Amino acid sequence: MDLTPPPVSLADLVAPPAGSPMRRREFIFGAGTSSYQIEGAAHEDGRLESIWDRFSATPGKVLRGEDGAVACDHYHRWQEDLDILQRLGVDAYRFSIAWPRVMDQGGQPNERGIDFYKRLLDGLAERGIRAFVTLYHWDLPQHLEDRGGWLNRETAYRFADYADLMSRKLAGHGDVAAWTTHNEPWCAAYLGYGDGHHAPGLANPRWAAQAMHHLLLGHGLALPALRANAPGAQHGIVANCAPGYADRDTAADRDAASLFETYQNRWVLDPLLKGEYPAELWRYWKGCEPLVLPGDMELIRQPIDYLGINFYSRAVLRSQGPDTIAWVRHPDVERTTMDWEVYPQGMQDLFEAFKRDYANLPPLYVTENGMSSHDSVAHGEVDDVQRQNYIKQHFAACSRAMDSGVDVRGYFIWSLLDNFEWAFGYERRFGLVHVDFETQQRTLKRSALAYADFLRERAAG
Ligand code: IFM
Repeated sequence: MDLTPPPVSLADLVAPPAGSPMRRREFIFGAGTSSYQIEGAAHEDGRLESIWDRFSATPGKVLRGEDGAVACDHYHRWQEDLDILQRLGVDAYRFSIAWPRVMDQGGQPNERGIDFYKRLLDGLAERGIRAFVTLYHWDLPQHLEDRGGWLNRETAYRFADYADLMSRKLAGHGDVAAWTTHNEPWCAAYLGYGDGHHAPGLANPRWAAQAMHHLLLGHGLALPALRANAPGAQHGIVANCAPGYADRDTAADRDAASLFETYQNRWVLDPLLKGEYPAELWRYWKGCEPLVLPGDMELIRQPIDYLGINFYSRAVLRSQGPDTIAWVRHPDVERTTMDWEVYPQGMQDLFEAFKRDYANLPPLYVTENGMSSHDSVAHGEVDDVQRQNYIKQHFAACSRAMDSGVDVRGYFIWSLLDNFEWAFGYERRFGLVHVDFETQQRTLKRSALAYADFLRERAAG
């Protein structure tokens, strides 16, 4: 008897199930990055200081005192990185523009910085790859923070100027399929101004609520210019969302789970899709309502062409008395090195709930999904088994949500490269591609090779 196991195609390690709507050619597969996390070149070509440069330089803010000054040196190695994207066979690449690189302190264009993004977009198009461009992935120019940052309503207007400038300057370069105003306003508002875990490091829920309002206002103010300057692209925003589950089957824990979803998801999605902040949020943060001027909510709730969802994990909640919730950490469940539970079913549950809760839910993209692990190169290879399983299971969950009627148009793995993971520095590796930060050597992990094989098979029909 021949006991040799049947050959497993590498593609099978990650591929969505046979017959999945994700296998259709029009479904977009990609990978993503963000400017501060990969670019480096912090002082080149007139780039200004960002809040993350300042925050990283503040002792105790980032693990091991690391910063994004060099990161993946993508500013110089972008051609190699685009070649890797081509080798993967992705349809699209999601990246962000560094605001401090492209505008000077007076709001005038910095052409040397802008040229970098022109080269990037043209380079993508030469390789047949479309672009999903994000305007704000947290690297606010420090001079704007010095005037209050997102606590200052004026920043929303400066953001709209920046969106207008970039969409005009980059018109005619590459093939921009989508513009995104903000990546994860929840993180920018809450982690930046609510608990101080991220730049600029302020900690007060009242400030988080006001920062969120100005971020969303900036989104609303930017949309008309984006539509006018890039009429052929889709325009939207990206939110990090997670489902909450009651720890025990009690009314109090179910209420805690619902309150978590209000704080995590509805705080962002209700203003965008319903034109109002969820009233329950102010049960959780009493007296923290932001100052909202007449007309703001109409600007914020303008129709968008798509909603990007960044999905990583779930939360399990317990009530600890009225309007007080506690996160429960069960042992013996699979986790990543971020200590986030691996719970793919959460993606299906979340998407189906959004479809029920928002009659006007636009088409969705999974704009980020992926995981961090302790990856290292052995004999030129990185066998990231947990990531391969993670991707396969989340593809399957997305596929089930689509089967049940949720309109998902694309899926971007976070991240293309191991990179600067904010307050965790370089320790948490999310990449499909391993980066040796000493030598800048890139090594495709096995998940990347499997993703490439799947995309090749799909392209071949
Ligand atoms: O690395 C981040 C990214 O910048 C935003 N979304 C979550 C990722 C993992 O933490």
